Amino acid sequence: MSDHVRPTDGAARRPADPFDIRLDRRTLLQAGGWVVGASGLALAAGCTPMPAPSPTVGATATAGGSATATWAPPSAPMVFPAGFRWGAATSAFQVEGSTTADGRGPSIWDTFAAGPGTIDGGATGDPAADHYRLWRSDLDLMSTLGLGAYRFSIAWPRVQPTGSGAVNPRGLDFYKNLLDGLLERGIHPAITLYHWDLPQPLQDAGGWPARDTAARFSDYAAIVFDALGDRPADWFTINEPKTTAYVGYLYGSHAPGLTDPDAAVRAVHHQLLAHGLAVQAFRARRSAEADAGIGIALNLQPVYAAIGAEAVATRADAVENRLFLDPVLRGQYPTDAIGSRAGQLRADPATLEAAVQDGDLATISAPCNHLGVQYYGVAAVDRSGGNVAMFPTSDASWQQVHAEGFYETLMRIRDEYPAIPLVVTENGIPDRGTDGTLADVERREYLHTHLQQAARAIDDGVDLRGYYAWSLLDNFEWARGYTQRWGLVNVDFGTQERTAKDSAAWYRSVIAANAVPASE
Ligand code: IFM
Repeated sequence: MSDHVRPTDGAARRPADPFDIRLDRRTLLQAGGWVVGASGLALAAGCTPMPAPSPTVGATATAGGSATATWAPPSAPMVFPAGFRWGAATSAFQVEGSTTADGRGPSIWDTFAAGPGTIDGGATGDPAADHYRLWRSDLDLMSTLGLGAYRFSIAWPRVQPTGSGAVNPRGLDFYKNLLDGLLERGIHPAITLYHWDLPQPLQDAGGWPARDTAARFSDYAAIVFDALGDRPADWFTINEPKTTAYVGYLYGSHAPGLTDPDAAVRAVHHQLLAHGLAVQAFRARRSAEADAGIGIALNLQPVYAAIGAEAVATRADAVENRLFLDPVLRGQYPTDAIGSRAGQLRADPATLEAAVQDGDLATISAPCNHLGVQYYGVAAVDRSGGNVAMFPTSDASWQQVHAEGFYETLMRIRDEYPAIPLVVTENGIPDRGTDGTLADVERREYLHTHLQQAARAIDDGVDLRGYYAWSLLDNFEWARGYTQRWGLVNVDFGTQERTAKDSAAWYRSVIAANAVPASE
């Protein structure tokens, strides 16, 4: 994910006074756990141009305390429920490579990457991790790592090269083989229908801001369900609609590279509509008792308020979280997400009203079997809606690392929304530096503290069924190209050799024990 985004609601800045960013614990508690909000679009998808906090700022913020910062992990291992699914995740464009093989059509990411200066190092989706050719040995690798589950995405332009009409059987065959290979090895598949690789002809016809794209997605979903839907699997419709809408259609640092606020709003609605239509197509083909379920994968983050910024943070929460959770789980849009006030998505509220047609919200909120939660960190805003650094960042400058925010995210869904099983569909951190390392101490620590928070949430009643680390392999990290490595497994992009990092061995021991160990 790119951190090259345009600040909108006041440029990202380091606060002059470290006390300016202390959390107001009283307000946090009044707000039911999060003084959440998001700074207009500047926090979109966690992809923020957030400054690295100085140690002083980070320490002050932590001392100020989040709603849950006082929790200490127990001195014994934390055991997960029997049957908990332990996995790792990838997405098609990030790992497959072979972007013109076997009839695949061009996607918006092929086009975007070919543009000047869009991707670090001028990288493209080739070779990525060459998974399209190395999938068999990658499945063996998953077995070696002890994974019980694998989340991957299907490339729409492999299945329908122009995004509508004719189906490409060779594209479907690749995923049939992959699915059967997983099942033969006893690895549970989690399948995402859309992880950002929109067929280019659909973008040429308007992309996600055009309502027709939702209908085309529904057709594509039906094709995939007819071909693959008889296998046991967990399905996810759309990956991170927030990132596509904000980073792709407003900030312009992801494909398709547009900077149009109203287009971003329409992209939100039409992706959610596409999700709902795909759920309908799924239900039309599967009985309720089938060993498969469907949901959407949302990236969520608590948004904390600097002193005096509580109202801003509440609006920002609407942009970051409620604009997606509310329609999917409650059948309504929040009224405070879009507008010209600090913290809001700076677009015309009438744009959303005009996009929503009769019956859309019923479609979007059709009951799902699970909700995918993608958690990377937290955000914080000041009075102007600008981002502030409250916790240390990873090498992804947008990622403020705060494990307790994971617990807060899971608990919030339990407390504020109708009951639904949760699956953590992504969680992870990049290596420090661009060269790749096997001694990934920071990732191991990140996974450790976040899994402790997941176990804590389960102990406190969250119905969490599975966890997918992001990512299985180093891969094409969007605008960062091959310079930012998120894998449990190192990939030499020259030779395509795979080498497990230390975190992979640690994760394997967690899976074997079905427990996260006590802190050392
Ligand atoms: O690599 C991305 C993934 O495609 C979507 N979620 C965030 C990851 C890290 O940026």
